[in-house]
Amino acid sequence: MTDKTSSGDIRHDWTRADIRALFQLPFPELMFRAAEMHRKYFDARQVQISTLLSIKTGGCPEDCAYCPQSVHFDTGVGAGKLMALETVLSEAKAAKDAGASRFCMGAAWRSPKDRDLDKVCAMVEGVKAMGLETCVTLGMLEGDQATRLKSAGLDYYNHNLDTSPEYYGDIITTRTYQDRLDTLSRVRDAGINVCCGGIVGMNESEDDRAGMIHALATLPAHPESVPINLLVQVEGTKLNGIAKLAPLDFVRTIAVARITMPASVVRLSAGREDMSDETQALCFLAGANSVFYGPRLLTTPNPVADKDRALMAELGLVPMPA
Ligand code: SAM
Ligand code: DTB
Ligand code: SF4
Repeated sequence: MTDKTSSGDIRHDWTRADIRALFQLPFPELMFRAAEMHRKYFDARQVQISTLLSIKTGGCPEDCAYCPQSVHFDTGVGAGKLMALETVLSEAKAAKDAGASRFCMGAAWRSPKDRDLDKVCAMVEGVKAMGLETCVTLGMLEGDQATRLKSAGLDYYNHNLDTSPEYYGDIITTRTYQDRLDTLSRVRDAGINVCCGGIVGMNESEDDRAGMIHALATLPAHPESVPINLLVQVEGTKLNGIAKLAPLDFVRTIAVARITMPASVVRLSAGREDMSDETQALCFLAGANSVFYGPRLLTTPNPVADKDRALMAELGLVPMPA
């Protein structure tokens, strides 16, 4: 049998207690199990490379406590207009030339208006025609909007659960966990790959981290891509100035994501600017196999390409073919 699922690794019946127990494993045992699972499903040298572009920045009506783009916080991020198609395409070409295989376009919307969606569909078509994989994150979607994006050639839709169901209300009040689950099922039903993860370092408990992974690993299908973000603290946001998460607790979250969603690509997502090379190396050892590449996330800095090229070379990592 070559069916890897036959071994029972890919489970949708994880209990919260199972996941809590993984978090509580001795660190070397957790790392060993994660690294073993990583090798069973992937070439552990390969890292998927995505580049992000904010196609519509700031002015967002939602109140996500972490986000510099919310109108509820004074962070100095102004509200911009939707970027012109030509600008998006020239950024995508630069990302491709620099070595990215996927281009992710983010908009600070609660949900897209239909006339905006037409413009985003043209961006998706143009980026796809360059031979890049396409990803967008535009907020909540209706079913017909997901279908239109799929027809335009969209490969991935990013929509995060962000945290555990219990902690969620402390972080966002303007839309519910169920709203997010509904968007995810519309994306899935339209045949688009799901990119869904969350943020740690928001003052949540370990049990909340377990709850977040539990929510992800018990979705009807595991997201193809699971971004694990470390909170980027931005002055003016509600979460600025809180205690930082211990780096090993971040690494543990990656390892538990890898063990519970073995066939998913796990992205060491936002927060790398604040991480040592050693912490990042532990994340790759724990099964992370994707990063954002390029000097900017949406509004905050990310390591420059030269620095990442050097780190990948030092660790013997290579880009994952699309
Ligand atoms: N507005 C859309 C939405 O929220 O669905 C799409 C863009 S939003 C910026 C995409 C994701 O970025 C959020 O769900 C959140 O997980 C992540 N994010 C935003 N601000 C962050 C921060 N300061 N640190 C880490 N991740 C962050
Ligand atoms: C995701 O999970 N992380 C990315 C992407 N999806 C869109 C966004 C990170 C944003 C970090 C804060 C900023 O740069 O504004
Ligand atoms: Fe708006 Fe998205 Fe930021 Fe929340 S995370 S405030 S929805 S841009």
